[in-house]
Amino acid sequence: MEYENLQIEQQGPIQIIKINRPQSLNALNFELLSDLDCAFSEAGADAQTEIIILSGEGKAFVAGADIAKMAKMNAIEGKEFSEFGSEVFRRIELLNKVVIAAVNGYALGGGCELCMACDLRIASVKAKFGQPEVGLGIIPGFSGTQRLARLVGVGKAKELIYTASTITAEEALSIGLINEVTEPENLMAQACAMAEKILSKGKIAVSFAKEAINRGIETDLDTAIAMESNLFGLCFSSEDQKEGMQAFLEKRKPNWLKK
Ligand code: CO8
Repeated sequence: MEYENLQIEQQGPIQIIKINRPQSLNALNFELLSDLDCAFSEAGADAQTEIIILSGEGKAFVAGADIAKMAKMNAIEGKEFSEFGSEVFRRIELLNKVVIAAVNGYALGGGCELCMACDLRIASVKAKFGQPEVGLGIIPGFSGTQRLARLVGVGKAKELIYTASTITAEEALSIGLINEVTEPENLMAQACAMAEKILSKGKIAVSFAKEAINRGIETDLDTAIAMESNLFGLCFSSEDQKEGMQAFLEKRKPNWLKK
């Protein structure tokens, strides 16, 4: 399907989704959020796609929610916009496939929140991160107060959100907000290399690991550990487990079954 605000490119099992509204620094409005929702839902259902890389066109990944649109909202509309964005991001977070954010530039406000909903974040040295909302008289509304605190800890999240500070990719790396920093010209290659490394592992195992981490972090430790044991046990019903262990014993690389 074609999208007004997205460019989609297929590279074998890797699908690259590029946000393409550069005239507004890829600011998120209802239409763009809807496009993202549909595109991720399609990618989740697409048998060819195993990993998704999300990036932005131009000098921004996403410079936040659309301030021109938000300026005219009333309380009900603000709540609805916040709920819709959070639902879309949650569906991305829980997608049955790994999502890597290749952060090419500004990831501010809703942009920082969007990349936090992805599994992994690789950033160009030109990228900038922050939650500038309190400077606009609002708070992060696409689940940023929750995901930032979970990723970097409550103290650092409070500092970044209360001061609305913008930080560099190197600083984001040092606080654990992102996984890697690279030169701009290497960004997509690095993201693809990360994707290829994951693709070389057992697909079912990776998706179970994602589920265990995502669901486990939201519950108490005993429930989370029990869930891990269930998913661990379930791995033994897959051909991947048999092939992965057999390959180790035979000192060769696994030949994962293609579904
Ligand atoms: N919304 C709308 N338009 C934007 C946004 C935005 N977030 N960011 C940039 N633009 C537009 C600019 O208005 C400008 O448009 P025009 O050319 O028509 O004047 C164009 O993009 C280019 O931007 P700049 O000229 O400002 O580019 P600079 O390189 O000078 O500056 C910055 C880049 C520093 C990124 C600057 O554009 C900026 O500060 N942008 C706003 C960043 C921000 O505050 N983001 C947070 C927004 S709030 C948010 O995301 C809340 C999320 C939760 C919502 C909950 C629901 C209610």
